[in-house]
Amino acid sequence: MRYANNPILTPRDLAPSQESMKIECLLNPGVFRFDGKTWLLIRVAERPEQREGEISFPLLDDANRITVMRVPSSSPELDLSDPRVISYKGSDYLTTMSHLRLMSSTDGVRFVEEPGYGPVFGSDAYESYGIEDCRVTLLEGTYYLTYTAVAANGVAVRMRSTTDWKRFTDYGLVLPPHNKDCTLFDERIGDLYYMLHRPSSPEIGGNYIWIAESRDLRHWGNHRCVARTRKGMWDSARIGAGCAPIRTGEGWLMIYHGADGDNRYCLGAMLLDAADPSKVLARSDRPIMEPSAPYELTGFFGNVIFTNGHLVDGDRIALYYGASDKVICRADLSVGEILENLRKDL
Ligand code: MAN
Repeated sequence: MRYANNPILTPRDLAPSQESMKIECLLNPGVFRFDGKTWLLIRVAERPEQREGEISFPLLDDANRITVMRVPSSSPELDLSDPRVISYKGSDYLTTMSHLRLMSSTDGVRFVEEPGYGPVFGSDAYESYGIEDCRVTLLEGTYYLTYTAVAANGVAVRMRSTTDWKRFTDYGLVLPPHNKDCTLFDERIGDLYYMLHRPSSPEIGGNYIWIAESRDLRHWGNHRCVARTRKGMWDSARIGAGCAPIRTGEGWLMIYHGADGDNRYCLGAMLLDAADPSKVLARSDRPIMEPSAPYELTGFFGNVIFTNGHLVDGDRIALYYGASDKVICRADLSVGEILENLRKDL
């Protein structure tokens, strides 16, 4: 069920990271409990105020400062057909640059910034186009952040960890390009750590969900493909895991996003085997959520519901999601109901 006062956060609710920038979108938050409160780690996408006759976009320079690239909008070498991407002279850039912002709440719907908890920015050349869509997994007392690091070298997965949300340990790129949608499981299975991730294979293969395992959280191996896209269905073009799968009596419940050839993003569910989560026991035939509310149909990039964060309390999943790549919303789902529907889809 969608929260009646959605969206819960819009670009107007935060100040830009610097005066020369404008917040274009708030989206795809990681979610966690800390200090007795619900916290969101929000993806904030910014760009310079656009001026007549030119297209401008932000990048981090070699000294890690935001610099602005400007291109004449009349240039024949400019392709703006996708609002998220600027193709210019054969290279691709992003129209916006994202960083991550922390907000907390005592009721799960009204969020505020707290002094002392600063923003998280890209930190080097591997993040020069920004950092995005961060999953947060609380594992053995430490919060692990797995996010998309975007740069000219490609789109990769980077990891940081923290216990106080003030000081962070950097693990560097844990998966090279092209890869995103990475989440750690929130407990070990046997003596191994597990992650779900989404490499893209442009020629043979596709945008499928994979699993990997590790003994030390730094080195990941035994990669196996968990699930593929399905021709002719709502998840025909690309799929990617949400956040840490939920342990239930029947196996691991994983919420994932799926998009079709028209870039319509819906959410579905999979049930993974408890002892061997590379095995899919059941998968949604129909989406568990699809764009239908006005804020999900139009925005920065319309027809998108995308999640990478939720909190579970008994049967209730408080799911936070980005709608139309523009605003942040909440919906409450029931673990039991999703499992029941998955049984029908067997
Ligand atoms: C796609 C979309 C964007 C994202 C880029 C880079 O174009 O998912 O939201 O900014 O990839 O990850």
